[in-house]
Amino acid sequence: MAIQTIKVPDIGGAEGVEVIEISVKVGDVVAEGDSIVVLETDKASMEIPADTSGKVVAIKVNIGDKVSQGSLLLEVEAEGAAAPEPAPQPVEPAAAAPVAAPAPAASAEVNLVVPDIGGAEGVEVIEISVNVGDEVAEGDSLIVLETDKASMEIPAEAAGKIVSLAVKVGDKLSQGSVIGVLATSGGAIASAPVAAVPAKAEAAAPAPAAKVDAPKSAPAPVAEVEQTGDVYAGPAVRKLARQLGVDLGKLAGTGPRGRLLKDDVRSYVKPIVQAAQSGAPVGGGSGIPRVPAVDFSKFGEIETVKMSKVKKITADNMSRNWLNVPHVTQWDDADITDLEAFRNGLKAEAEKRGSKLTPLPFLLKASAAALIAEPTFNVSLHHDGESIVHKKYVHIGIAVDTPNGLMVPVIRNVDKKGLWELTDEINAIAKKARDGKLLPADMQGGCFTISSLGAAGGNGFTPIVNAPEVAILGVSRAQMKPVWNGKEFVPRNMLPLSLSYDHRAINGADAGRFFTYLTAVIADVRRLLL
Ligand code: CAO
Repeated sequence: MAIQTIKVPDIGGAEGVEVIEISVKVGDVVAEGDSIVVLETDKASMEIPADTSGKVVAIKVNIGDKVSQGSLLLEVEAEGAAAPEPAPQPVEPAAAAPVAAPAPAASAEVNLVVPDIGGAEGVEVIEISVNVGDEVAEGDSLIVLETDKASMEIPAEAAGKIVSLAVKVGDKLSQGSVIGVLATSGGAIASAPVAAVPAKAEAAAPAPAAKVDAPKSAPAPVAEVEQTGDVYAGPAVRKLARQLGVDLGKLAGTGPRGRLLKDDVRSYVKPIVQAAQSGAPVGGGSGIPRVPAVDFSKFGEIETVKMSKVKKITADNMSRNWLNVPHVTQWDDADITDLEAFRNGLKAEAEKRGSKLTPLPFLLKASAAALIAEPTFNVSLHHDGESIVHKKYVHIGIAVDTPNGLMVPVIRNVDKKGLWELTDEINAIAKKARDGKLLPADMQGGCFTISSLGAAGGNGFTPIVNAPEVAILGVSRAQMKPVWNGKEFVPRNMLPLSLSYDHRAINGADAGRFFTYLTAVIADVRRLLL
């Protein structure tokens, strides 16, 4: 076999840097440039890429090891390499990296498998608590799995030495998945030999170790999921967060590609601790005192009903957006008399097509045109706090009232679609939302949101910006109003609009221009052709 070694390259002179993640496992085929391990200093984490391609035959480091330039990381069998000679490979002097302990006799080796975890499938590995060569006692935690509700430690079913690990952080496991191989002390568990198909372990089902906060990959009906999706953090950061009780889903990472660092956790916790020490009220978030708990049953009969998951996520998102975004709301009425005449003229055609044409697709088209005309509205604030992200696409979310709560699916490339196509998409996505079938991807990537309460009524409201978007349009019920045309009052069908925006990204003058453009397009949809 032509075995090649991969070592730590020049890492800017840093010494004794901790291995926080091993991104490959024995048997994986890596291409040159693929990330193989992640190292973390106290300032940054760095991915070490493979400098050659081939099949991983040995991993020479464990999580927690300290490495420097030249430390041996992996051995790979070069792609397509023949096995020229059986001569023993020269063993690399493993510098700072410990070499895995030789495997004990096969007869004493057993597969470590995931036991009954209550039927959960494809559960993510968020932490590997042991290294190859570790001695474990029965019941010691091997790995930590996390569903969207709880994290659970998987215990060793017997005492012994870890011979190999077959999983890495991020893998998805189910009952029976092989975690690794254990050389048992005393040859216990003879029923689970290494070579056998993984047997269902008899160990008791692990108890959820700790509740975790907001589900990381669950649909976020109001907020952009891009920011609330999978938490990108290594085990050391996760451990610190757990110790401090921090929900990593609420933090923005400042490491490479948004990776969360220990410093991000510390910077999040520091002001809270400082506020507590200074005597400022804490407990309700952002130093705001909590609303006192009240026993309502003292005042009459009550019934307490659990909130749906969607409602809870919406509540979190609303609080977060309300507290983080300095809102301004402006109101205006758009004259939809001509738009309604046009829409009514299309009703028969809509019926023939089997669809219903409401004012909403017109508002989507007009908003898309306004986002293009006033691009200050088609931005997001970068989480580095120093830049603005300008979007070259026009995706618009629509708030949909569903039996489970408020959902905001996103219609893509609204500027490029016609009224019928938008009508069909609104109907399909609103149905999907009401049937509870929206996927996280359906709710991601919005640039702007329309919340239409026109069918429900009202003169106006203050919609909450759906961050990281910077503006939202609230639509209330249209009604005939007397409008002065310079000579006389004439009856016009007026649509009340409420435009809320993030004053960090948008100034009043920008908003004035956006609103003027929007209402002009709505008043005369022929402008969409200009
Ligand atoms: N003024 C007067 N009538 C209006 C109107 C308005 N602004 N907007 C819609 N209507 C009319 C429609 O024309 C339709 O009438 P017809 O049946 O006579 O044609 C009727 O109201 C019902 O419309 P709809 O609600 O079925 O369709 P839509 O395209 O207007 O809205 C959707 C679709 C999915 C946005 C809507 O069903 C919905 O869920 N709205 C709630 C959004 C929400 O809850 N926002 C609040 C978020 S903050 O809590």
